[in-house]
Amino acid sequence: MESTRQKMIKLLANNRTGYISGQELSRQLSVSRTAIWKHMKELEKDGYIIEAAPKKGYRIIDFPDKVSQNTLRWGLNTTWAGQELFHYNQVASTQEIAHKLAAEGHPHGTLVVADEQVKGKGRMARPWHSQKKDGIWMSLLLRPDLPPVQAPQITLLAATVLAKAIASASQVEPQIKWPNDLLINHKKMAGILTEMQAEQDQIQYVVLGMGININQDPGKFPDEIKKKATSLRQETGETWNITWLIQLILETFENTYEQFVHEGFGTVKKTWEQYGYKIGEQVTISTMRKTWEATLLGIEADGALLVKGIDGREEKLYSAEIHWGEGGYNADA
Ligand code: BT5
Repeated sequence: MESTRQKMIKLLANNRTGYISGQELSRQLSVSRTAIWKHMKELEKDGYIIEAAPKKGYRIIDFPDKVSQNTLRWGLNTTWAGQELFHYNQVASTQEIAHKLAAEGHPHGTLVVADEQVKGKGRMARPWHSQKKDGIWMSLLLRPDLPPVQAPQITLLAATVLAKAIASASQVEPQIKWPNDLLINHKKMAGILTEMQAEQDQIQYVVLGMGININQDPGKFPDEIKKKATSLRQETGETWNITWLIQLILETFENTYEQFVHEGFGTVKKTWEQYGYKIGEQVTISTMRKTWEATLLGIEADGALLVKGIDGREEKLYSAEIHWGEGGYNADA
């Protein structure tokens, strides 16, 4: 259920250029004008700058820099992505919370965002470093009508969404390292973790975790990842508004996901290939069973990685790690 305050933010957000009278707000929200005034005071505590003009009404002139449920809501232009959202200052991992919300029956598009994770996780129980307020640490709950074999396509879709959003916001061109890393200048700026609950032929839900380094200074990463991690600020020299970026990602996500549902994986595949890292180049690949040299050919219609060994043999891979060069980024390290 939307709270009165959230509804009020929406009304004000949709009226950014003009004023909206206390009377009108009180009518639309079915609360007293005193209650409206009290909510305004609370918003101001959150950092909103609200102008109250006699006879005209209220207008928001600036929204706070800090991330909160309210600021995320304000001006979020989606139908379902992030329409139900939970924001925390500190959590162990947003993934865990999203799984709990999924079990409680929260809808497709529910979002969990945290300023800081103390036990952020990557794939295979690797740690994900989630410095306070310097990045986007969030999990999106999805309820796709798909068989479990198609779940990896959602990881690839999410990677294209992040690449598109970052490229449109900043003019740096990220690249996607199969399957789940976003790189800028060969360094990792984001990672995706897709976890799902499924029956034999139907996904019950997916928790899509996205960790995106935004405002970290170079020195702020722990030693283990200093050389191979980067942030948007590090690459652009600018400090970024996290709330706005989250909204941009959610809007891009919703559009891309809708297209995927209606048209299939084809468009995602095309976008993926546009951003694909090391496509056409030789890299080292390792799976659970072996390590070998191969050329990355691209992805298949189902999202599998297509590689060609030195002996000319082509293989489709569903799970593998890609490495290259001396001192290059290596996800296992
Ligand atoms: C990933 O795993 O890249 C998936 C990361 C997903 C994080 C999000 S944040 C919101 C949600 N809640 C969570 O608890 N998780 C998700 P993987 O491909 O396994 O890469 C993990 C490796 O990346 C680590 O072993 C480190 O080497 C490196 N790493 C850790 N933190 C990093 C960071 N902040 N930036 C760049 N690299 C990092």
